[in-house]
Amino acid sequence: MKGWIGKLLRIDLTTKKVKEEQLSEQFVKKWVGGRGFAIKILWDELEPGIDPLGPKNKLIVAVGPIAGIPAPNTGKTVVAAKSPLTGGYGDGNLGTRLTIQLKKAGYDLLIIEGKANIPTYLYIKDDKIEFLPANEIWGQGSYKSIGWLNEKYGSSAGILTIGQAGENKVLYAMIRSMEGRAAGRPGMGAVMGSKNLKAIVVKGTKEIPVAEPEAMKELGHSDLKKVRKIDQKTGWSKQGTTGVLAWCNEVAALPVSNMRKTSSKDAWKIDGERLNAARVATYGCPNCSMPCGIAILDQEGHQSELDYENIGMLGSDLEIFDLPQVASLNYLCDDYGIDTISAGGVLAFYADVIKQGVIKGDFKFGETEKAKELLRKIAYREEEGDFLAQGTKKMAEKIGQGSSTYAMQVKGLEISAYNCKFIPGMALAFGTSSIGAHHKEAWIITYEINETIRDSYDQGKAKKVIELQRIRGGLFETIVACRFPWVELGWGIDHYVEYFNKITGLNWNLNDFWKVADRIYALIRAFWVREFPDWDRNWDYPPEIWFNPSNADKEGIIAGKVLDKDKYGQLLDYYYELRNWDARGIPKQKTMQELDLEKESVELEKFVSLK
Ligand code: PTT
Ligand code: SF4
Repeated sequence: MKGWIGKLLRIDLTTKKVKEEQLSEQFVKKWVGGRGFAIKILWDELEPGIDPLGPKNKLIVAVGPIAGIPAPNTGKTVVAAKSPLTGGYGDGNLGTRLTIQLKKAGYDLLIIEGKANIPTYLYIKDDKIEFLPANEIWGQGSYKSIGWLNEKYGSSAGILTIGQAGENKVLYAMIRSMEGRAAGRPGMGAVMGSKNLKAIVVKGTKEIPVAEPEAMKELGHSDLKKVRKIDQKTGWSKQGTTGVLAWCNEVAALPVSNMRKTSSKDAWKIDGERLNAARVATYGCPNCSMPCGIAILDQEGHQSELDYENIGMLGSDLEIFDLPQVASLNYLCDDYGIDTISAGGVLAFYADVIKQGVIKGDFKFGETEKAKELLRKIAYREEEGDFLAQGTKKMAEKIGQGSSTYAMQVKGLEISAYNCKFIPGMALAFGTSSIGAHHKEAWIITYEINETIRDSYDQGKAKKVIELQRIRGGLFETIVACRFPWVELGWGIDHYVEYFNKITGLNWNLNDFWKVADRIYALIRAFWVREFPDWDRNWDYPPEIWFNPSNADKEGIIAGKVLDKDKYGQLLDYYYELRNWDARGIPKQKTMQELDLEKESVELEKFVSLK
């Protein structure tokens, strides 16, 4: 087997037993890597209905066949588990040195089970695995923890850690790796914390097996150089992801005031141009030739990396139009290890329910100092922070009084920074994303606004959502590489197929990847349905307020307009039809069989009847 190592490491924190297991050629070809490995293992090994914060949940850390190879942007790793925020499948993807180190240590993935009896960190050096007490870093933020581990194990060590939010099981706690890198929006950090696992450190010394090593080396290095050249010709090197902020404001898609508004006259104060002017450092992932992390100084003088999502959710959505202030909130989220998108969504919802007079509280839009204090309380689950640590869906269920209408989430995950009150295709992308309302799988918004009629619910939009889900949620999350060279610089998808073939010695084409992607989407959906057997299509709808005419913008380019619920329903029907899922959004038996998921369909049938 080339490309893959063909081995996983199973680590039981309760018994401190470790076991190497072989991955068969059939398994790796069927699931490829990253998210593919994760969903198959979670489906096979998790008992339905388990407590995601209990010892029976498993944390998967998985790389893919092209991970760690010197080629554009191959320093990424997938982390996955049953999500404590949503109760469904959860994952995230982060840039980390662990990608390279894990493969060099001789593993494609880690399965972490059980719960340590004391705060622990793992040190994996090739075949040697140590369970070490984490008392020196338990209770510390992620910056200090990473610094301490780096000092002990050197700066090339692969490190994943959590901050206080993960330790205290904040339901949207993230896993951190290096400067500016974080992943696992649906509470992957809380899963680590629930296992008393503070960090994972990996160092490897072995060769990564590659089918055509010389050809791959040459191709990889020359492509890294080419990507760097294209980058310099685009706005990317100046503004990174934040270039999209001014555009979102212009096209009425910016989250402002808990997504009540879609633009602001003050947006220019926090846009990519201002950010670039304030830049003090640039951060990036390993093996990246187009680093996108723009760091500026926050109010306290820390370097803080701001991406678009962070500014949209901690800035405009909270009515904070000052970059150092936004950077301070972002720094705290990074240090505590809290997802910035959910944190922004939760604080905005909190300010909104207080403003509506639905609950009493001391927090208004625009109050940066109070937002900082609330983030601290969330991370430590103190006072109202304990309530806010549950995310908007559970908060709204407890508050009642119709507040779930404007809790901006889908399936329990807060919506990322695209306000789709009048963008049907992107609303469908949020509705059908496999972890809840995340933009990573079908970022159709620029295509939809620039190249289609915004008002239309044309079936082509559903088709495009699936095309993007196959590429982004399927291919990139299984070979495990950063998608930005393809999204932002127009680097052809065929390059990745070529790397894959040169590394594995196989001869795949895009259709082979689409089949894997469709299989993964079907099994992820099956996972959700098994957890929630009363499943119906309402799980795939965005918040009710996006359909409510009273929420329409009063002025501007989409004045008076909101989404049409019947037409959204028709678009969703067409999406299901294309996927061969039934009208409830459940894969049909025949579909599962065609995707080589016979065994899984028999298991699913125990929970719901399949059409
Ligand atoms: C990602 C989500 C995003 S998506 C952002 S900004 W983005 C937020 N970043 C956070 C952060 O930072 N700190 C924090 N405490 N919380 C944060 N929450 C938010 O998390 C990230 C980049 C980005 S920046 C994006 S889009 C792309 N995402 C990729 C992906 O998902 N897959 C893939 N194959 N390639 C990708 N490339 C890009 O990576 P989640 P990172 Mg992150 C500080 O993982 O859970 O999906 O959440 O990975 O290494 O930080 O790089 O405008
Ligand atoms: Fe990481 Fe950004 Fe480079 Fe992608 S483009 S690998 S997210 S630094």
